[in-house]
Amino acid sequence: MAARIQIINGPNLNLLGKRQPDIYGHETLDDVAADCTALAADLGLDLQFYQSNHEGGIIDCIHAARDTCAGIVINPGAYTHTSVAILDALNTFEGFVIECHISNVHKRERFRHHSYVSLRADGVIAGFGTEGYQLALRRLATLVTG
Ligand code: CA2
Repeated sequence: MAARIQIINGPNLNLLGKRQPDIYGHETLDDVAADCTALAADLGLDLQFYQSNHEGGIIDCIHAARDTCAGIVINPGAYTHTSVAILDALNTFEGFVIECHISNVHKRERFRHHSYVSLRADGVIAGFGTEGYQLALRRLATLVTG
C-alpha cells in the first residue's frame, strides 16, 4: 500500500501567488497542490494537502496524521517562529517530518531565523521557492522506503 504523506500549510499561505510575488513567487497554493499530487503519483505516495490560518486546525491535522501518515511536510508560516504548541504536536508524531519554507528565512529579518519546528524536523528546506515542496516529497519518498 502507498505510504500516505500529509502536506500542511499555515497562515496566509492561501494567498500564495496573489500577493508579494517578489518573495513568494507566482504559483498559487492550488498550483503547488497540483504539482505535488502529480509528483506523489510518480513516487508512489498517497498525498493529502491541508491549509489553515488557525493554530488549532494545524494541530488537529498533525494529530489526525499520527494514525494514518508516514510523513509530514509542514510550512507553518509565521507559527514557525512562535508556536511551541505546533512543536509539541509534531513531537507526538512518529513518522518523518520535513519543514519547508518558500523564502530563505535566514536572509530575512532576525525573528525569522529561529524555528521551534526545526527542533523536531528531520530536514529543513528554505529558499527554493515553491519547488521546495517537491524536494521535500522526494526526500520523504527516500526516507519512507528505507
Ligand atoms: O518562507 C516561507 O515559506 C514562510 O514560512 C512564509 C511565512 C513567513 O512568516 C515565514 O517567516 C516564512 C509567511 C507566509 C505568508 O504567505 C504569503 C503568501 C503570499 C502572499 C502573502 C503572504
